[in-house]
Amino acid sequence: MRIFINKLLRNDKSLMLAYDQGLEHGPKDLDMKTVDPKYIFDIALEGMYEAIIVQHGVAEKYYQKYYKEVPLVIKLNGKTSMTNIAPISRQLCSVERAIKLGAVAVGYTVYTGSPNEPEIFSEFSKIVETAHDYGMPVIGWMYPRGPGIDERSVDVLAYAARVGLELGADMLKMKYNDNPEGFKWIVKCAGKARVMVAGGDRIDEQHFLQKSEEIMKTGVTGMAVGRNVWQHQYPMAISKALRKIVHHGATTQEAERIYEEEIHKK
Ligand code: FBP
Repeated sequence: MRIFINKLLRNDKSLMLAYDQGLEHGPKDLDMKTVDPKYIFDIALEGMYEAIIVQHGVAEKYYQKYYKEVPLVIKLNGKTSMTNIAPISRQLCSVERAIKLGAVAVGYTVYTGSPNEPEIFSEFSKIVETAHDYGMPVIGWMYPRGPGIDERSVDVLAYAARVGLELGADMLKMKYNDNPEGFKWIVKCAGKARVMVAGGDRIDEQHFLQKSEEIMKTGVTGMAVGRNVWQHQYPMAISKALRKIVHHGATTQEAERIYEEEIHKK
């Protein structure tokens, strides 16, 4: 079966911009600038991201012709942070609708270890089947979560990565646990499913770039970041620096130099 994964890659690496936090975390992550999806789409376009990840509602209203150079990934499920239920995030958009909206790939959060695992796995597997019939890659947000689950444990994350591979995901979006050696094993367990690392809470740029360099050395395909880019005062400077690390294997020092040059151009 031919899956068009190349649409998400440049020289076998990938840098994506995630913007579904308005749903997942609420407007507390946003301000007067970042609340406007257009601001984020502009960063994705100018920063030459390999993809922008949004919910279907945002795609429908903001993914205009003008942005077509930025491949679109539609997140098919989602939930707010207000619910107090055992982890589950239901499908809200079909693969067919994502295709109509211009998506080249779809994403879905799989909470391994959740008491709702059976429903989650079954919903995800149907999505994989449908998307693959169209040759469309599927990105699994492989997030271990639930009572008694240690979300940063190497064993738990390696298990989540393996589940992603076994359930047919083509890419796995995972959170980094600050354990470079352990993360290499997690990437191995993912096999041919490519691992993309999420950005996480906003941290200062020096630590973010350092962390990104460390992450890229674990064998991942790239990063799918959100807040550390679009909440930044200089999103283009941080994007260019990050790009150097992800696509050109730059060191933190080299990336910092690019960042400094960019902010002094302003
Ligand atoms: P960030 O880079 O901003 O952390 O975004 C990554 C992401 O996977 C988003 O796509 C999603 O909204 C969020 O993290 C979900 O994380 P959590 O479930 O921990 O709130």
